[in-house]
Amino acid sequence: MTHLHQPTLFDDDENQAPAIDLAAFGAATEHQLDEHSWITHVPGLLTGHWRLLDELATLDVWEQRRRWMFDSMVDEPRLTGEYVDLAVAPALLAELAATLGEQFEVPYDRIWMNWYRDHRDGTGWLADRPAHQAPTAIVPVLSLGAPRRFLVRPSGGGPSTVFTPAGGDLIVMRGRCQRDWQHCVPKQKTPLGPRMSLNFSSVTQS
Ligand SMILES: O=C(O)CCC(=O)C(=O)O
Repeated sequence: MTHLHQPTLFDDDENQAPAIDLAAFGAATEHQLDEHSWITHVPGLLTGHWRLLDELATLDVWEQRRRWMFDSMVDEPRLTGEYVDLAVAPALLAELAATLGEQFEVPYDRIWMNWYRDHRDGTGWLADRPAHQAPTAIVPVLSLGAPRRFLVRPSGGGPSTVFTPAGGDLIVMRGRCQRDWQHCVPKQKTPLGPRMSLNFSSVTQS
C-alpha cells in the first residue's frame, strides 16, 4: 500500500498493524482546566496508527463539506466522514468504541472523523454540540498520523491551553468541556503530513 506520509527511519510505527494498547491508560495524564472541566491525555493508545490512517483513507465515507464564509461558499479546510451505525464501520473502529465505552462507562455508538490532509487543513473553535447537549460529557478523540496542536480555550475567548497529541494518542474532553470550553486544531505554517481524528460520541450523552 502507498502511504500517505513520508516515513522516516525513526518511524517505528510505520509498518505495525494497528492494535489497542490497554496499558496506555495507566500512563494517562490529567489536565484540570477549571473546577468543572478537565482533559485526559492517553499517549499511545493505538499502535500502528499510520496503517489505520492509510486504510481509512481508502474508504468512501469522506466528504468535502462546504460552508458560508461571509458572502461566499467555501470548502471546509478538511475532509469529514461519519459512522452513525458502527455495525457498518471497520471492525477496529467498533472495537475502539467498545474499549472506550468500557473505560469511560459511556456506550459510544457514533464516530465522527476529520481528515487533515496536511498542515493547511484545520478546524476552527467549536464545542461538540448539539451532539452533547448534556452539561457534562466524556468526548474521546483519537489521533492518527502526524502530531497536531489541539487548543482549548474558555467559550467565547481567553488564553489557550495547548496539547500536541501524537498519532495513536487519545485526548478526552471531560466535565463541562463542551459547555464552558471550546477546542480547535489550527492550521500550521510548518509542513506536516496528514492527520485524522476519530471523535467518539453517544446518543445517550445528548
Ligand atoms: O480533530 C480534532 O482533534 C478535534 C475535532 C473535533 O473536535 C470535532 O470535529 O468536533
